Amino acid sequence: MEIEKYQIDAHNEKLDATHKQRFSFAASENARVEEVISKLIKFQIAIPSWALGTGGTRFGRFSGGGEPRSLEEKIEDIGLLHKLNQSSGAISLHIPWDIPTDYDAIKSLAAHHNLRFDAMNSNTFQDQADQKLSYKFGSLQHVDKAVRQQAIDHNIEVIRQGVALGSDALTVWLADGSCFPGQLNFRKAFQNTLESLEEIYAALPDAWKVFVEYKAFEPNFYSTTVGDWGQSLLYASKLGPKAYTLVDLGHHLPNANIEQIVSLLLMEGKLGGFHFNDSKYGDDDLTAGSMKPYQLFLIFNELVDGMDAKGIDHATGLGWMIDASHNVKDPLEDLLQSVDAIMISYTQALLVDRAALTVAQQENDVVRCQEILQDAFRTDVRAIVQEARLRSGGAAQPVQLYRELKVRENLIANRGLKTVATGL
Ligand code: LRH
Ligand code: MN
Ligand code: MN
Repeated sequence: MEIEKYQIDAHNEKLDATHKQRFSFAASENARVEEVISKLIKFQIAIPSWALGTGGTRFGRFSGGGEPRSLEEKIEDIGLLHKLNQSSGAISLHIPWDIPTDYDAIKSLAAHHNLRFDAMNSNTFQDQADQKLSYKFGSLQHVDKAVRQQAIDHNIEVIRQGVALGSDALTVWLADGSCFPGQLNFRKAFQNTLESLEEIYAALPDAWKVFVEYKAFEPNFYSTTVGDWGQSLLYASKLGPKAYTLVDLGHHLPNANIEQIVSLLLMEGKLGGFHFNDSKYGDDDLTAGSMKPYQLFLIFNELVDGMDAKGIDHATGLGWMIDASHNVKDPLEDLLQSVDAIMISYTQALLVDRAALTVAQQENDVVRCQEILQDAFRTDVRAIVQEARLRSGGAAQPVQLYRELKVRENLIANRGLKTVATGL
């Protein structure tokens, strides 16, 4: 199924009068609105191929029907999202959950939907059916060099596939760690992982980056070999200039100050990419902004501040991606909500009066500092985000139009009710 321009136009027409009224009020309140809109239009958030099916928990999975059965159908689904919001112009693949075969055909399908290939994700946290050695006790950290080599080779193969598709980054997330005290020699595990990553790093093409994603716990519950931003930064620093830390919002211990982590990684030039999601307890992978919208805003506040300080382009300087997927929502509606929440937080962060904040900080005027941040956070920026979307050719209200066009019903009619997308 494809969404046609005339369908978007008809929907936009219906909502035009209300939007114009809201937008003119928002524009009258903010002198920098045009500058903000031009940034929003450029800002694209990659969709992970594994979020297009209903996510499972370790207790079960309830398929919603019409899920993509192949990489081609995943690209088509992201094409639908991008048509609606014009902010989801990239796909991130997970190998071997995705199996690209005909690279040229895949590339032209993606181009047809105006999508580019974001970071490639390797997978050494599961055993595949045809795999010789098991990752039960880790992959890049494993005590047996043969297992490490198998995992290294897999990562190099993922780079090769990414090159064929036109990607330019590899994300390595390792489940490696231990479940019980004494199981692992921490230093040996670190050294093995570093040596393995060095071999992968050596295989990176010139313009490529590698993102080292950290996670505090799960599936290992005593130690994780890339457990926090300090450890990720150690690997990235030892590896060299093409290696960066990747921050997944759900991968921290409770109450971690993620915005401070982001700020310092940016200062060090080592923040490479983001996995957006939200959580209440652990790596819940809930819709971005659904639990802690203020935290999301504070993170964007640091991102905008830190990127501007270094002259980094907001749209292209970091890898922006969603990593959310769960059990109860239609995954496409969920992704539209995540993208919208990210755009809202980004807009609010762009509205912060930075010059005034710097003065208030310098004067230790704590009350004023809070007022400045919360003034931006409490601004209703939805009409500004909508205006940016409309100017790019997107829908006024993406979720509403998705429902009006009965997209899910159409996908079920085409693909069937009992479909299971590869992924979590
Ligand atoms: C691990 C993780 C990582 C994986 C994805 C499926 O929790 O965040 O990014 O690749 O989930
Ligand atoms: Mn992640
Ligand atoms: Mn995760």
